[in-house]
Formats: sequence, structure tokens, C-alpha cells
Amino acid sequence: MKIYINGKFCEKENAKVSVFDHGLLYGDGVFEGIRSYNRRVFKLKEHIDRLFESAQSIILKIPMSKEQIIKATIDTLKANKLDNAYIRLIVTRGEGDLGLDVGKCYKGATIIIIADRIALYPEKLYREGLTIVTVPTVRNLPEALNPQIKSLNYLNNILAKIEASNAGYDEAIMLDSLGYVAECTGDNIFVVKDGHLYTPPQCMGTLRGITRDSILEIARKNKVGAHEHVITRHEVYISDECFLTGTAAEIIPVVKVDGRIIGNGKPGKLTLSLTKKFKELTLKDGVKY
Ligand code: PXG
Repeated sequence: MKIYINGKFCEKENAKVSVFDHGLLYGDGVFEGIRSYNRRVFKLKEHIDRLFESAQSIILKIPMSKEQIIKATIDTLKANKLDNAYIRLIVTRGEGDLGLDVGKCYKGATIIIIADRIALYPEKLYREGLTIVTVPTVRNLPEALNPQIKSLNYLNNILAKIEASNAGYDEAIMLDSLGYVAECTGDNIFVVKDGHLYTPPQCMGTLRGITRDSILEIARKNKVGAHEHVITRHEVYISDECFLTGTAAEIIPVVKVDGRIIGNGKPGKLTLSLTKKFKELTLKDGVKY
């Protein structure tokens, strides 16, 4: 496996960054998770735009243009001869002295691109559906660390994931500080009620997921009512269908929430038809390499 680090490719065993990198010391940096299907990178522009927005928000200068990052991503896919891949793009504040002052990172940002395969959940869960549980850890407050920033500090989500696992569930529902449903630990959440689709708006605790936006677009194109609306736990419990979306997870059905069976306890009809349409889109859309 060839890993891209600051303009050079190295083998996995040699792909190392300094212990003084502020990405490690402080979680100071940003990232994207991107997928390619059949030699096409899905929503590449959207991911690169979001990477630069995350960087802008934390005043991190990426020492490459968007076009250069896109080329480096494609080069990494080609170097690894991967037709279908999960791409992890990481930009850290870089190597520096100890201390929070970003001025100590005298070498500039570290840019890493990994292209590999990924299976976020076992295959069985895509067929049978996930069980999810509301956890005590609430999603980061936007006025503290805005969830729109895909920062290298994922402790908020990791704690929620641990709580879900400890409770014997596959995934966690994280609430925002007002008690509304925000998202899961690495996925957005959707519910279906009376043929309409609902997902939380991007304010408060919800990342504006790129898969989420694709699903909203597919639904609207197919004349399904698709709404970005605050959702309470009650509305999840009484939904006809529920599913999660994310680049890594793609679309995965949910069949049990906080002990309540959703619908008939099986992946829902609209969930399955949106999954099919999403798969079709991934095969014909995207930047060819
Ligand atoms: N919410 C959060 C908190 C995420 O991190 C999503 C939703 C889905 O967004 P997209 O744009 O992918 O549809 C994410 C996605 C990884 C990794 O290790 C990345 C994510 C989730 C889980 C793992 O690269 N990000």
C-alpha cells in the first residue's frame, strides 16, 4: 500500500509522522472520508470544498490548491491500483514544539492521503438492519466545536460509540443540547413517516453529510417529500422506517431504536429503493480516473 505524505509516496510500514505533529498532540487538523466506485470518485468536489471549509474555520492554511489536492487524491488511487476505495484525506497543523500556539508549527501542515478498502458495519447488518440507542453524551455544541468542522478530534463521537457498544447496540443516536436528534457517531439519520422523508437540519449538532445531501436530492427527483426538520426521539420511535447515511457506511437500515421496533422490524421499502438508486448514482456519477 502506498501512502501519500506531503507530496511523496511511501509504503505503509514507513508511513509515519512526527510525535510532535499537532494532529497527534492536540487533534489539531481536519479530514475527509471519500469513496470511489468503479474508478470514479464520488462527490470529489463536494468533499474537497468541505475540507477547505473545515480548514478555513480553524484558520488552518492548506499549502496546496483544491486542484492539487484533487490530483494527489487521484494519483494515490492510481498508485494503489484501486477501482473501489475509501480515501482518508488528512490535513494536520503539522510538526511543532509543545504548546497550543499554532505559531509553533513552523513546518506548515502535514497532508496525508490513504486509499484503502473499508467495511464500517458487517454485511449482515445491511440485510437485517441496525439496532441503535440514544446515549448520554450529547453532540458538541456548535458554539464550542461546530459539528460542521470535520476536525481530527472525534472524542465526542467515540465516547458515544463506546456508550452504544456498552449498552449492547450497534450504533448511537446523539442528541443536540436541546434534546433533538442530531446524528449518529459517523452517520446522518433519516426517518420515513407516511411516505415522507425527514432528516435533522444542519444547524446545532448535525453535520451536513454529503451522502445525506445525495439522498435528499434522489428523493426529491423521485417526487418523494424530503424535509430537513428537527426530529424528536418520539418521532423516531413512531417512524415507519429509519436509516443512516455516510460515506463509509453508505445507506444502512435501522430496525430497533431504544428498545422500540421500527415498522415491521425489517429494512423498509423506501429505504431499499433509495439504496438502489444511490448505488446506481455512485456508478455513473463522479470523477473518472
Ligand atoms: N456525521 C459525522 C459525525 C461524520 O463524521 C457523517 C455524518 C456522514 O457524512 P458524509 O459526508 O460522509 O455523508 C460523517 C462522516 C472515517 C470516518 O474514519 C468518517 C466519517 C464517519 C465515520 C468514519 O473516515 N465521516
